[in-house]
Amino acid sequence: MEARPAVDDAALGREALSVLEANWTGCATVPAPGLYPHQWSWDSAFVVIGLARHRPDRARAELLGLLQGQWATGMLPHIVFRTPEAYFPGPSVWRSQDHESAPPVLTSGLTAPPLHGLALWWLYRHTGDVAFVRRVFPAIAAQHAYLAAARDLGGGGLAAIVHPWESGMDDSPSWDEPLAALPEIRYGYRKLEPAERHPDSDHDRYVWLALRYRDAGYRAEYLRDEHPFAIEDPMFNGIWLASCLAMAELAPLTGADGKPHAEQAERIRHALLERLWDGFFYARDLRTDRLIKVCTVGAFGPLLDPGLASEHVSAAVDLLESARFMGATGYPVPSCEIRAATFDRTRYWRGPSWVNTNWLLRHAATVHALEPLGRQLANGTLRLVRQAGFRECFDPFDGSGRGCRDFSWSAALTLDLLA
Ligand code: 9WN
Repeated sequence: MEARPAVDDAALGREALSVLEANWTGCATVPAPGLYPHQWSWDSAFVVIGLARHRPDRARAELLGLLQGQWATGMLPHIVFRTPEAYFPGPSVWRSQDHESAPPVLTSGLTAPPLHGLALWWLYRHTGDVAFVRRVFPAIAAQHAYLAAARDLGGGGLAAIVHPWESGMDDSPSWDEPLAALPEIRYGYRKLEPAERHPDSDHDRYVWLALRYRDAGYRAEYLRDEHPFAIEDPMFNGIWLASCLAMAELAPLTGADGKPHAEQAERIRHALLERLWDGFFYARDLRTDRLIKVCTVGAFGPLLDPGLASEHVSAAVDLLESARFMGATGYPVPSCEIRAATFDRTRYWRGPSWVNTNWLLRHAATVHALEPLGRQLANGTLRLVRQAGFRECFDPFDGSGRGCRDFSWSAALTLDLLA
């Protein structure tokens, strides 16, 4: 394990700010230099949260930069391209410029976890900037309207993801089964990234799914009737619920009615229990209409809901603290339960710990007034970055860093955890 000289809080905060400074392009913060040279949607939301106290000007610019990529349908794309290519799949794969709803800036055709309502609320909480809320609120309301209108593919009140990339947890074992049900594809695409990422065959399927959706004109009807990958994910929907509640609180500042946002949150709350709960939250595969019985960190997403009933909160927290998750690892929170056959401490969303999911669970602990759990999550996460730096993810047992270095959300959320 790499050793770093001991850093105190002030020095760690300065390091975090300088990583974010270096990753700022003038209109966006790239997730990491080299590997991710564009603007990613939920990464930007985490950057907004982390910069809210320290650089509200930059946090505002980050969110506005991302919203330049919003489609007329309300869809907020998972990537806004800031340089011509240099990333696969880049603009030539998505061909957003051929779509009538797409903005002038080039984007992907998929979306990402809708954390932006919560990020706007966070920014408002730390700045009191009502004018900015007024400016951005309609765009986020449109994003939510898009999810409700075009992504409730199961008809039960949840938004479905139509590609593993939309979950933000692309190689999570939750997607193994639905991906295995797709035809075998051999494009031979390779990504310029560490070999530990995806099994090659799955990556070909990722590209195949994206091309099918693109060739169907990114149409909602195609998604509903034909697209072979459609999943209701508890983390995506838990985040959406939290953003709906944030929008309900912000609405009166803009002269809008908060009630529709609160009602949307209520629909998601019911649907999560109705459709994804079976002693615990699991993702539902809409193409088989079955729950995918793999326990990953994604399953804790509904804990973000302050209205989650106490019996469900207790069940989720018991599991989180048990030897299946952080009870057995030295660090919070493995991305997959460690007893699963698919658990792999070295591979991205198949085992390693991530600062963003730790932060989300820490926020959930705060929401439910679980102070000791919140402290454990915050301190454990700070221990990771103190020891290994702002890495993309971390080995949950020994805390060593994995993936790329100088990763923006690891730096941004460290700033928030230090506050
Ligand atoms: C695909 C940028 C993104 C994050 C995701 C993470 C990874 C991309 C990839 O990097 O996904 O979008 O190349 O695998 O899984 O959460 O938003 O940091």
